[in-house]
Amino acid sequence: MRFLSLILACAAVATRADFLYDTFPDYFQWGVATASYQIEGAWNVDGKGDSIWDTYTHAGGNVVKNETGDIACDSYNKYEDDVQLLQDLGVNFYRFSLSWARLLPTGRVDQPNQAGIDYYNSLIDALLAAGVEPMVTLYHWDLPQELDDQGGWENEDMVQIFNEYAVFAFELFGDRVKSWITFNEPYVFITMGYGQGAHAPGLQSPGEKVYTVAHVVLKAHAEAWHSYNELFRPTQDGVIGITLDSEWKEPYSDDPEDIEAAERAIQFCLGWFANPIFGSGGYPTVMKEKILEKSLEQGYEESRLPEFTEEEENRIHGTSDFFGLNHYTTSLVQNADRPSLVPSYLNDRDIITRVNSTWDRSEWIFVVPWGLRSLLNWISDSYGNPNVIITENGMSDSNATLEDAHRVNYFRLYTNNVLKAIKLDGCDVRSYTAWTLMDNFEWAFAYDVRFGLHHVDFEDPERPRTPKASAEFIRQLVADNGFPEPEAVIPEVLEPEIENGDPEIVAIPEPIRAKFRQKH
Ligand code: PNW
Repeated sequence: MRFLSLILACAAVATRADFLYDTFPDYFQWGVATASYQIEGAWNVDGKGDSIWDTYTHAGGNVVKNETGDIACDSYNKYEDDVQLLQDLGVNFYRFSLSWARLLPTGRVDQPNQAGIDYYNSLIDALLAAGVEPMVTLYHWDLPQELDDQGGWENEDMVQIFNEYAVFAFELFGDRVKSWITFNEPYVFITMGYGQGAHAPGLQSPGEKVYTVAHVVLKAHAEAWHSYNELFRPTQDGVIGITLDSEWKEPYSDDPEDIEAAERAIQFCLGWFANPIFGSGGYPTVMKEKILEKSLEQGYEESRLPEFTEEEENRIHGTSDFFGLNHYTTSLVQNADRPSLVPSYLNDRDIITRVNSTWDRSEWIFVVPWGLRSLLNWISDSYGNPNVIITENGMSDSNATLEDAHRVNYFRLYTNNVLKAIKLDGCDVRSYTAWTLMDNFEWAFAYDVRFGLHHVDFEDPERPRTPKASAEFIRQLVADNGFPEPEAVIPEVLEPEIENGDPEIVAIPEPIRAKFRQKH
């Protein structure tokens, strides 16, 4: 019996490890991504307002070595260099985000900042001139500080304030920008910023505010989508959606309780935001049940998870033209009864998260390439095979090497699993975005953790960018649109002995060479 299961396990591993030589569909698009606070710098010039990340980093004690994004990659001044790098990579699109406070220093549309508008116009025009399509994220975490002073994402008014900002951006840039993303990773900025306090604005309310903030963010997303859909789509003809992030959650064992726990873990992360938009509408049933049960045990009179009215649920449902997915890593999930004394989104899940100690790793990223394929299949099965755009995927390191073989390996295997999901499983994946164009301000890890295809020297005021091996890998991957069959390997053939002195047999003719061609 043990022998049999070992054979079966080996067969499964062999399948996962098999490399698929094939190309992506013709329509497949390749891109790289960045975000405003992580690259722009110029935090207080030309009329830009403060964002919560300016406040959070300047407060001290929040980020590694008390670093800030004050200068970062200085892309505010060096965007032309960035465009050149993109052109060299040959990517189809560039995903970047708008600094809300650079455009609207108070966060409100009545006081726009012309220098900010000029900056993004220049960037967009330079991209188009270089043949690179802009893909714009409206919110990649740098909320204008003035809006945070008014309650930030806890404030229900943010639904309309965000909508007005979105409309402002569509009006200004929508003639040239045809791909919009409302929010980047609500799960991360909400749980980190309002749950654990490890991101701006640094609040710690893991049992309550995480849920009420998510409620506001989902409504804000939906209003922006409706605005685009009704007011801009008819003339601008672009697409707009949301980017959600998720690990793949693999059951720790084949115990049905662990299998159910792994499913629950995904529902508490991806499903939290995806079910209202792409699924059956509203929060996942398992979240509603668990959080209500825990809340009552903890002495609350009602669930800590707010409820949508039927009207709100309908208004949110279907508000994404694509499924934007950020994915980095995988974990193992085991069922567990969590002590319910402390209200927390982590305890609400009733799971324990583990990893496999044999997995290759770097910082918080464990290299489990088949996890991405499993996740893409889960999304396809759960939400009716939506069209997925992978808006981030990448690998970190904490040294400044240009020979980043581990990152090349990561990209090679993860993109190959995207290919398998498309070709072998029928998942409708339309594009892939590598995180990130260049080393940049990696949030709480600042400059100690690097994800870039290009190295950036943060000691040098010029912030020079230098391609790493991974940049060359991505360039080739894009040029080939995947992994064509490897070139035939022609074994060395000993020269045949010339007996009769016939010069014709010295050169090996083409058909004989062909006989030696073999597939890898
Ligand atoms: C994403 N985690 O953030 C963001 O969209 C990027 O801005 C960021 O640079 C990139 O991934 C790499 O970290 C995450 O702790 C930050 O699980 C943290 C986590 C996940 C995603």
